Amino acid sequence: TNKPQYVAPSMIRHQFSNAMSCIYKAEVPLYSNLLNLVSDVNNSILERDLSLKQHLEESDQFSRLQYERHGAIRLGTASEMATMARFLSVMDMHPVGYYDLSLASLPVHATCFRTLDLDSLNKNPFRLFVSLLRPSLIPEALHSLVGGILSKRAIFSRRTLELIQIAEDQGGLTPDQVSEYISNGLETFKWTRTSTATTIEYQMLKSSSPLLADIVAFPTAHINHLTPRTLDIEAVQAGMKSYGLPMKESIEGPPGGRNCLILLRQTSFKALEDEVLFLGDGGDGVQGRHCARFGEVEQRGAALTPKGRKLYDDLVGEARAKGIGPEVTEAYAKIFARFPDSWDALRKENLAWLRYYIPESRPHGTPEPGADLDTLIAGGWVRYEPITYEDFLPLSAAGIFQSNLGREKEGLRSYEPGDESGDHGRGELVNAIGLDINDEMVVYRDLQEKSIKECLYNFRP
Ligand code: OOG
Ligand code: NI
Repeated sequence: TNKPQYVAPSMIRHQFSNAMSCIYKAEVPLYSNLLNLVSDVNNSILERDLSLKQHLEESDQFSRLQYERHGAIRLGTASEMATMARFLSVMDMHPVGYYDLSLASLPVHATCFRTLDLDSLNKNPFRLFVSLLRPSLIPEALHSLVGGILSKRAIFSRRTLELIQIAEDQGGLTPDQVSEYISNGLETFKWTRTSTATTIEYQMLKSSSPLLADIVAFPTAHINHLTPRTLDIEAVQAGMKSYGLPMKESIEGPPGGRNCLILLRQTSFKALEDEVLFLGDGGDGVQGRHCARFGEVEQRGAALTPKGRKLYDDLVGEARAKGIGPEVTEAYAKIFARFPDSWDALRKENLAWLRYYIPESRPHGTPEPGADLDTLIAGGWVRYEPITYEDFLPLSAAGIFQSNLGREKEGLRSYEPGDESGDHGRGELVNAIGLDINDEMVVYRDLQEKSIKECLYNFRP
């Protein structure tokens, strides 16, 4: 008997994220403009900077550039989250990191579903930021309305549920099953303009929190944004006007103008109003509007070690204490001048996670048997490059949520860097997912250690 041929999970993820991008382009025409702008900027950078192009090609990152993106959805119940985790696991996407958005006055917490290994990331790094409503953070008076609407909806089709089960039982999906998995699965992420709420219910939800209305008043876990990666976010920010994009005022994350890009810089265009139909008495929908879907762009740099991340968070905290945010470009950059800005310093001070590799063009001669890593690097036998940050920044995420939902309730404190270390809520999210949440630092550390081992193995005595 022939062994069935299952499609590689990275290939399913690749097809799925491309299909999702096509749908979103059709649903949100401005997202197409954003993609055009990003690809124009990336192409002009690569034309000018041949060594960057060569480096991306050599380190296997070139092909992933145009497929690089993340998306975000917001779920209503623990059982939706549990099924979503199973759905994403078929594409080798696993929960990494805990983001407690209650610290930014939002009634959700979140994790990022992504693949963990470098080869798979290079095939397609698509990641999904998935947040989950926390009923304990919404007013008592809304509990029965929210619970009532959410208990009636089914965000996964019956066929999708069957296919998840088949994938789990078989240990994979055949090409035909993958086509079905994608076309059925996409329904969960599509926008539906028919609301699950009446106008009055929608207003009640929205006046508590626009985020709550977006989660509860619609029948799917609609994608609320997709985010391509650019090589130059300043150029995208500067070019957006001529592409008809109403962009956010400033770029979130570390300051620009540095040699060594770290973590994640993001900006977005503002959510547009969609026409919706609320439930009416007579069966006909009542026309209305809802604002939630947008597009975003990101520039990714090096993942930081716990020590690097602490320094970063400390500098952010210091800036905020002085009332300085990323929008005050010069003052912000000045504070960050204390963050070392050469790869050599970042390596020596153990601030960034690095991947070590043996270059194709080796120097003449061979190192002493058993030479250590520093010697191998000094002699040119081993090189290193930053490991790309694959995760999110809670402070930026809070800023992205807030700039796209309109004003959230005032009077609550804003997000403080370092808050995410607080553990309350994490256990609740782990229970909902039904799987442990990976610690991002452990994931990066393992990648770095594996690369070192492989290099040293090559020069073993
Ligand atoms: C998710 C916001 C988080 C990011 O890039 O930080 C995010 C949301 O708005 O649902 O995607
Ligand atoms: Ni985003």
